[in-house]
Amino acid sequence: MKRKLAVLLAGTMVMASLVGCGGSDAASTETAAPAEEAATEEAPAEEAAEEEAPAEEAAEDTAAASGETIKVGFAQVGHESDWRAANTQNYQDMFSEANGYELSFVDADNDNAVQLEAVRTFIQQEMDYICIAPIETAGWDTVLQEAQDAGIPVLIVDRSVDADPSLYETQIGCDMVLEGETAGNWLAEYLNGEEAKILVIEGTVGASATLGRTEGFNNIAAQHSEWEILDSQSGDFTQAGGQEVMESFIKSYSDFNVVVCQNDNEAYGAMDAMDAAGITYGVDGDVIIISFDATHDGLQYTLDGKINCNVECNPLQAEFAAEVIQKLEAGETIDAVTVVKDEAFVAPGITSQYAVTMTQEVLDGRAY
Ligand code: GYE
Repeated sequence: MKRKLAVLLAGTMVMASLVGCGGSDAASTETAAPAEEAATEEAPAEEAAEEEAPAEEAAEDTAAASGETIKVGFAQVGHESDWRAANTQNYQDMFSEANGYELSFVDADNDNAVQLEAVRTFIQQEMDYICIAPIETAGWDTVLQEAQDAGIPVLIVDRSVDADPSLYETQIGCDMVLEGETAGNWLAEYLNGEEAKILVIEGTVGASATLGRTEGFNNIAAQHSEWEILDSQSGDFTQAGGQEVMESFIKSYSDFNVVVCQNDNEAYGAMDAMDAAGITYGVDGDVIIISFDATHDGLQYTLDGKINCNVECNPLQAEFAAEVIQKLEAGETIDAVTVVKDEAFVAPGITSQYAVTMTQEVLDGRAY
């Protein structure tokens, strides 16, 4: 009952968010007009939006009403994954001209120096707000201080930083440690005391998504003396990276039964490497695959039984950033941290207290 409710709520939230989403694969140029229409015409979505995302409403009441455009600079990580593409699209839809914003978007291509430079340019351009999805947690104090000195509020989005929290307004994102723990808890439940020889394909080095998922999974692994983590290497959150790391794991280790991929794209690469080596995986194979993100394609593999467990990370976060900006515009207080909720999904035939069993219906509801 409890989980059903959570699933329903999550579904509602996703629906509300998807209203603003023109399609995850679409390039960044789509206009927001259809999203606007959807937001005002679709009754259930609108109801949900009222509950979960007052931002949409507020955008109409303040920015649009006063006719002022709010200038937002967004220093995005890059375009390394399907998750990222959905996240970018979501920001471009939400921070549209029709919603009263002028969005300056920079894709930092996973390069810290480029990302820092983008933020400095936003400061020079006198943006009203700056959103940063930090590639790495480290190295932000100086530029955040510069933004603060210039009087520009900064929102840290998606990933977190290890800078002094007084240097930015808020942090919005998923709980990465919890995601790692969910993966670990699910594995413990599934193996039920059986031995595990585990290989981990981590995300980008120094990213909070990597650090958190690793920490969370290790928290659970530490409770299982029958588990051994054989190796843990970065695949940089890309398909090519996942494939490369898996190929080298296959050369070094002949005996393993679990591969943890810290995002879906890495899992696709790892599956290609295992296919090429004749190693079977998934519910009918020799190797258990755990993935993170639960994007549409990742969930298709989960429904097909190739990925055993897929821990969601919701990329549709722009509405929360817009809500914060609208509250700041109105002089209201904001939360220091917004945790975007996720759940986990498992292949058909698996039942879990930690995850929802995949169905075609769940897949059909996943637009990114
Ligand atoms: O899991 C991965 C992306 O920061 C949560 O970054 C995000 C991660 C996501 O490249 O696919």
